[in-house]
Amino acid sequence: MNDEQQYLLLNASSRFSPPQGVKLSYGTAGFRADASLLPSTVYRVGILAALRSLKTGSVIGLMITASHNKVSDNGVKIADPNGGMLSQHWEPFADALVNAPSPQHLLLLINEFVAKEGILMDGVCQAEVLLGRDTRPSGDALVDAARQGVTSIVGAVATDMGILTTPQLHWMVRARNKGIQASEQDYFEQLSSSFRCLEDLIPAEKSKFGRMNDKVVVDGSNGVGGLKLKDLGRLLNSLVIEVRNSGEDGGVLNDEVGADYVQKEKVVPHCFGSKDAGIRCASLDGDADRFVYFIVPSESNGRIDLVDGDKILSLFALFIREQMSFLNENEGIKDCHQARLGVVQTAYANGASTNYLRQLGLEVNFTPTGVKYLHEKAAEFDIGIYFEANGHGTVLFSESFIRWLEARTKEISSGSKVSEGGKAALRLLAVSKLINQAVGDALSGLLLVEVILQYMGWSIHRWNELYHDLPSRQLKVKVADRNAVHTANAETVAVSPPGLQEAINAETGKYHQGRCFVRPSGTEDVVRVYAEASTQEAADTLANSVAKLVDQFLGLSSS
Ligand code: G16
Repeated sequence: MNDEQQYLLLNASSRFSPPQGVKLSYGTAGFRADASLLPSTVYRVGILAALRSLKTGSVIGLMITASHNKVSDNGVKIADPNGGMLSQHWEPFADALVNAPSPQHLLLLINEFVAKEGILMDGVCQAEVLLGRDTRPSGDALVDAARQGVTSIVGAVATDMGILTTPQLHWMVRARNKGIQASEQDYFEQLSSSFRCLEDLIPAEKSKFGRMNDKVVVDGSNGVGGLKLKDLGRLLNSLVIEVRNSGEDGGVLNDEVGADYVQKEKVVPHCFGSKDAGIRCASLDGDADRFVYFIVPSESNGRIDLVDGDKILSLFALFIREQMSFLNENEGIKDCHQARLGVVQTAYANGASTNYLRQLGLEVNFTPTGVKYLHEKAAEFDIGIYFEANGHGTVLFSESFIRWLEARTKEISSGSKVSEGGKAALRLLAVSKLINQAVGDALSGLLLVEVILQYMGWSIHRWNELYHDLPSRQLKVKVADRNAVHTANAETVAVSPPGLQEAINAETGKYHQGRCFVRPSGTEDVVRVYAEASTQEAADTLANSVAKLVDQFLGLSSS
């Protein structure tokens, strides 16, 4: 590192002192904390993003968001060159960088890391970081901190993309690195044109059944997603999207609204109620990387019938499996390896969904919570569908399978009758363009659900009947140190503190179809408890008993 670079780093970093007595970790999805604690963290992640861009010779993304967390929190995460999450190999460096006590320590760490990774900091190599933020009031100042971090590296530029959903930024990074136009308008156009393409491919005999409602009502969580969905909706003539909780009427982000609230509490979000009985409703989270659907029953009392990420996964799996069988029957996958379809879930997946997927003959894989793990596993398949029960997921297509689909669809000459296999290839190709290939995306996922329901001629009720969820309950327990909980086997077993898992097993054994696990959250300062049993009362009692066990082993009183 030359003198100019050292001076620049020392000078700029002295403006961002790290908060005293706070240790942050990259967690499930980047750094998250109360926004007042974050300027130095974001500044330093800006440096990291510039170094990552130098290392990879590609555009990198930096998103300021705390997604489902309360509005006073904020956070920062990195999008890698392919649009996915930051390589896990760099996470320890991110932790060390953010927690370095002084500018001198910071400089030392950067010097060591740059040497180890062989990053050329000659000022000649260029780096570019795209910055995005959600609608949180603290976002503006944090984007500025990120910009200062990026430009502390000689030759690095920061391009502010403004207010975006998290998946939009990931999409833009991926597109830029593939040499594709990557503006917000390009994103909207790709989604809307592939949606229309899928609509045009709906067989007449299927669409004639129609749907029970041609309107979807969406809770925008008072965040960025509702606003962007309104923009996207203007390009879709056939689908009526009514957005509520767009944040324009003064509603508070994630406060009794949004996918996290709806999925965890299983109650109607603000602005929804008995007037919506029977209508197709959906809810986005704060930065629109997750979504769930729900139905307000006629005798609701505030309760909902949740159509969660597991059911979204099942719908996508059914549709894709059908298209692949058309390909096999009509086209013959002779010049291609036999295409492999796989699905990925976490321990939160309702047991009934896993049974259903297995009955469909699908390979079901499990990973720990966090898109970074599910995405990696799904990428092993020609088509990999991953979803967390909380609505975070997407469908990944391998490059080789996309190339094969492109070749098949090119063979279809205009004017001639297209075979079922040909139509299936066209549909799958359109799905690969509609659904975000970089990360889970509520906007693109919602459009895919809508067009598949239309294709199937299904109402949300019909979709919800695919299988019946086992009753479940999720709780959060505030503890002295959540990192004292260590888990194994895709988070289904707590290996520490000693004795906790045995106590959980003893409790779970008392319930018919009982299943329960605990894990430390990577985004909030809590331990999460998930319980499933044959009745709602039993699931609630099991979750409460295990929450008490967590409190006994780790509670604030034990600190
Ligand atoms: C993030 C992650 C998700 C994860 C969720 C909750 O979502 O991207 O994969 O399920 O946090 O994680 P945890 O239980 O560790 O707190 P989001 O939507 O908040 O970015």
